[in-house]
Amino acid sequence: LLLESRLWQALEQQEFELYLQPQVDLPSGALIGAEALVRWHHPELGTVGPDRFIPIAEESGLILPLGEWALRRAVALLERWRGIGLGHLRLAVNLSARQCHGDALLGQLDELLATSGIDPALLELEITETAAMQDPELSRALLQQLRARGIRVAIDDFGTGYSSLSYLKLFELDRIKIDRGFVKDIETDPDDAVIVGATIGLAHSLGLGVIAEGVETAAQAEFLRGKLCDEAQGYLFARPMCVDEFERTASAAL
Ligand code: G
Ligand code: G
Ligand code: MN
Ligand code: NA
Repeated sequence: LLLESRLWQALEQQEFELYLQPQVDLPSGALIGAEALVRWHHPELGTVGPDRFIPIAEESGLILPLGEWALRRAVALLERWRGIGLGHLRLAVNLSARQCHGDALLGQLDELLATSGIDPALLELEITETAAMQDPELSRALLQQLRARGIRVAIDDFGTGYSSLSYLKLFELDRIKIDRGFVKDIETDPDDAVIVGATIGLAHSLGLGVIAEGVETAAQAEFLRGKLCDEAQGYLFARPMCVDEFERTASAAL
């Protein structure tokens, strides 16, 4: 495929860019950080979203160097923010299954933490439920190692995989991200409303935070606020944006 051969070149030629989508505290609306979402600026195709190349990168193994690049870039951003008055903001980075199950991740993180001096608690790693459940024992050990370094851990796309509630206890976590598939219909689908409300209650009773993703309407935000959801992310607040725009937005909010 055209894309696959071009992807390796793209990394060398620095055609990837991290976009940032703001995350807000639901009760106050305050900006608390962002999720990093990779984009590919293809010379002919224009901006290509991760849905089109992450699966190919997973398949081909490129996800490993791409994932390392994303971590390096994220840590550099956190370091930069410390110097421009944005040192309170967190940054969440997505991990692929291959990164979670390979043996390079912890070494990369140790090097980045040692050379940057960032507060590890400002870095959050998102692991999808599906990736975590591929090998629960290995995931449990990895998450424990991440938490031992002070790095935050979130379960992404919560509720979409073959989740077993017992793993919420097995894994050391900081929070779960409620998948936007549940958020989409909370006003119209009573089942989704019940699932979201119960998930928030369950997470809180286990001492976990909750962020809802894909929040698009004020009514959805209101519902989530009523259920004491901690944070939210979605088009209602902001779309993913380039770093410059994020920094301008964050500085204006100070
Ligand atoms: O907007 P959005 O299209 O940006 O992202 C689509 C999907 O791509 C999301 O599910 C997200 O988790 C994934 N994704 C975005 N950036 C990265 C990344 O750096 N690494 C991995 N593994 N997945 C990513
Ligand atoms: O990693 P994850 O699958 O959670 O990545 C978030 C994805 O959701 C990205 O593709 C991002 O662009 C997308 N997204 C973020 N906010 C919204 C939203 O409010 N509505 C929809 N439909 N998609 C969103
Ligand atoms: Mn994510
Ligand atoms: Na998600």
